[in-house]
Formats: sequence, structure tokens, C-alpha cells
Amino acid sequence: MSMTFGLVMAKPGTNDGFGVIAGSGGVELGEYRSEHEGRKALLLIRGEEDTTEFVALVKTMGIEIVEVIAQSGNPDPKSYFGKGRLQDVSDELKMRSNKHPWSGVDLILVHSNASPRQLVGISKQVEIEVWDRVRLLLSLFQSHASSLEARTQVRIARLRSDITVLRELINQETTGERAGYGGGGVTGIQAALQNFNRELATLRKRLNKYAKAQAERRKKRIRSGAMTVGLVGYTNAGKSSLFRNLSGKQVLVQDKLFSTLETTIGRMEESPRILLADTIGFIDNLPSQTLEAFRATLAEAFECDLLILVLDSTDNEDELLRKLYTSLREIDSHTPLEDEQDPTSNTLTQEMMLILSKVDLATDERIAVSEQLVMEEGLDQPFLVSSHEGTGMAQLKNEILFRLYGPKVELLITPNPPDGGRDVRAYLSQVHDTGLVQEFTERKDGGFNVLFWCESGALAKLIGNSDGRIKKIE
Ligand SMILES: Nc1nc2c(ncn2[C@@H]2O[C@H](COP(=O)(O)OP(=O)(O)OP(=O)(O)O)[C@@H](O)[C@H]2O)c(=O)[nH]1
Ligand SMILES: [Mg+2]
Repeated sequence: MSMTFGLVMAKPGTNDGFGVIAGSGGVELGEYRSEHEGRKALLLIRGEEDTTEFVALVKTMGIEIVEVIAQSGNPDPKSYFGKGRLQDVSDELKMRSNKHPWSGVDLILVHSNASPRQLVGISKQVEIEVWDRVRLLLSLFQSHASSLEARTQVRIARLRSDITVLRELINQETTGERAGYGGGGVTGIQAALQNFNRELATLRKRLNKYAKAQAERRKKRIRSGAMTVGLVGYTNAGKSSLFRNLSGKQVLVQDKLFSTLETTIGRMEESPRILLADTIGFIDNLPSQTLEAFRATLAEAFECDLLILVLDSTDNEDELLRKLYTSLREIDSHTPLEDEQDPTSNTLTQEMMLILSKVDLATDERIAVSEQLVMEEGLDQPFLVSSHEGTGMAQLKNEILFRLYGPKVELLITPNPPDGGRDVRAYLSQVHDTGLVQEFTERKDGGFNVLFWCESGALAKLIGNSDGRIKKIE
């Protein structure tokens, strides 16, 4: 393909890194970690926007922002910056020498989700790679994707995004607003578009296969009587740390945004019948077409018996609320996978618990304010937890059991009757199979006292089928 657009875009079927739209770098499935480490960039901003999160995303990728260039006023619909200002940036880029502070800059970052028109407009002018916020996120996802499944998801999101830019290029070519890119003109772009669409169709099929396999695994888990707890929340909230503490399973924990991209399932230590799902975090303002690719991954955590929403107690009030609203929106909008055959497959639980994480790092005042804010939103009082120091973990575990199984029940299993009958230990093992035993003690008369959690239907059955040998102690 001989396209030489000024943008860099994912190119289907090759891995030569060449392409058209800013941001994709043409990375193929199966290769690559973080090829953007050490790059230098300029950041363009309109108005007075808070750049903290954007800068954290850039830092996570190991990219250095050499200079922030701000222009007051609203974004220009054609090129984000006004034409004159963008021309200045472009001139300076073209004329820089080795000693220029911009030396080595090969990336322009745009502090918003730019339209395809704006992306094309800026790229045309500056003639180096351009990433808006979505492209930054996609690149970040790409560098953190560590499995074929995650890479497929990211690739789909990226192709969908690139396709919108190709359409814009075609639009500009056909309406005479020539993009000014050489290569094959409209025919060349159309050929690229066809390739992208073809690859997209293949990847979607692959993703569907994964989703089906995942749904199968989930059904099996439900059939086995296991309960699932989904851990969700804004990126970097501390979900994986909590997962690690509760399950003892080593997952990646980093002070980086989007360390986790896929769902990991683990068993709760001491309560192996409870499964935990750690998953990708939320972020503000991600277009639905990008989110769409991650639906199946999220479904795994959302379709659970109990949802735990993790909030970072170190966030200030504005950040806490922003992340809380984003999380609640995500939770609300999440529609479970449809499976007509199996009505249990799309039960989105209403049961939700809130957690304020990292309490070892936050002051008591901050924690009190955060608790207050959460409750003012009409939500339950959050649990205060430190995964690092273990604070609040025992209460949290008990609460999880309570939410899943109701209050602890005390049972009496009467001793073996003199005329034979079923052995008391057979009943004890049945109790173990039915619920979660916290402790059991053998009585002097040979019977047992058991303290355990159990779902009420199962409990009634257990007692009903025991010939009077199992009794509930009120
Ligand atoms: N001091 C302290 N740090 C914590 C605690 N929980 C998490 N962290 C830190 O917070 C950062 C993010 O933690 P993760 O568990 O990776 O957060 P996450 O929500 O899984 O993040 P993503 O997967 O990137 O969305 C890491 O640097 C953790 O070490 C805690 O209880 N105390
Ligand atoms: Mg994580």
C-alpha cells in the first residue's frame, strides 16, 4: 500500500509500523510492549482544563511532555487550535535545531477527545504524529495488553477509531476539501477502509468466540454453586490490591492507570466457594465505540452476586465525586450479555457495597469527608479498607459473607440414634457442602454445633431432608 498520509494509522495485516492515523503505530497482535517509552511530546490545551489525569496517563506511558501550549477560548471545530496558532506551532517544529527545547519531539498530544475532523486538521498542519485523549488511551491499552484476548479488544477499539478518520479523509477528498495527502487519493483510502473493515469482522468473530467461552465458564461456576463478587471502580482505585489481599492470588498492582485490562477470577481465601473478579477500571468520557470492545471483559465482573465499588480515599472531594459518578454511570449503563437459553446469565445484581480504599494513606479528616460525600449521594456507608496494612479486611470479609449468605446460622446436628440411622459426620459433611462453615464443635453427646453461612433456600432444604437430625438454633 503506498499511502503516505501525514497521520499514522494501524495498518491491517502488516507489522511495519507504517500507516496513517496518529497513535496506532501499526502494532500487530502478538508483538510489542511499550514502544512509546522515552518519547517527547507537546501538549495542546484549550481554555482552563485540569490536566492532572491526562498528564498521569502520559506519564504512565513513559512519554515526556516537553511543553504545554494553551490557547484560550473554545476548540476550533476544524483543527482544535485556531489556524494561526497551529501554524506557529508547525513552523516552530519545522525550524527547530538540535538545541531547540522541542528537539526530539515527535508527538502532539491534544487534551480532549478530538473529532476525526480535528485530528485530520491538526495532523495535516503539524505533520507529526497526533494523539487525542482517546488515542492516548488506546495506545496505553495496547502497551498494557498482555494476552491475545486483551490485544484483540484493543485492536478492535483502535480499528473502529481509525475507520472514523478514514471516513473523514474520504469525505474531505470527495467534497473537494482536499486533505492534501498523497498516495492513492480516494481510491487508496477506500482500499484501506475495506481492509480495516475486513480485519474488524475477523477480530469481532474471534472476540465473540472468547465471550462465548467465557459465558460457558461462568455458567459452570454458577452450576457448581459458587458465588461471585465483582470488584469494579475507577482506574487505579486499588481493585487489584484488594483482589490480591482477598484471594491471595498474585495479580499486577502498579501505581499506573490501567494496569489491569482483563478480568481475573480468584477464590476468596478461607472461603473458596466465593469467587472474586478483578477487572479493567473505568475512566471518564470514553466513547462508547471504544468501551464496546471491553464489554465482554466487564460482563465477567458485572454479572455477579455482589458488586463491590472501590473508591480511592486519598482523592479530594472533586475527584472522589467525579470518579463516583463515572462509576455509577458505568454500572447503570452496563447491560448484561443476552442469553435467551439461560435466564440466570443476565441477572445484573442490584446488591452493591462501597469501599474506600488506601485508608492508610488518607487523613482521618479526608476519610470522614469522603464517607459523608458517598452517603449524601444516597449510597450505603462505605467500608474503610487498607489492602496494604490489612485494616478493615476482616470486617469486609464478614460483610461479603453476610451479603451473600445472610446472617450466620447456628445449627445443631444431633448424635447418631441408638437404632442406627445416618452417621452424624455424613450430616456434617453435607452442611459443609451446602454453605460456608465458620466453625464447628463436637458436643459431649457426639452431636455437633455448627456456625455457618448459607443461602436460605438451601438451608431449608438441608434441614427439611435431614429427618429431624439438623436443627436451627434460634
Ligand atoms: N498505601 C496503599 N496503597 C495502595 C493500597 N491499595 C492500592 N494501593 C496502591 O495504589 C496503586 C493502584 O493499585 P491497584 O491495585 O493496581 O489499582 P487498580 O484499581 O487495580 O488499578 P488499574 O488496574 O490500573 O485500574 C498501587 O500503587 C497500589 O500499591 C492501600 O491499601 N494502601
Ligand atoms: Mg488493577
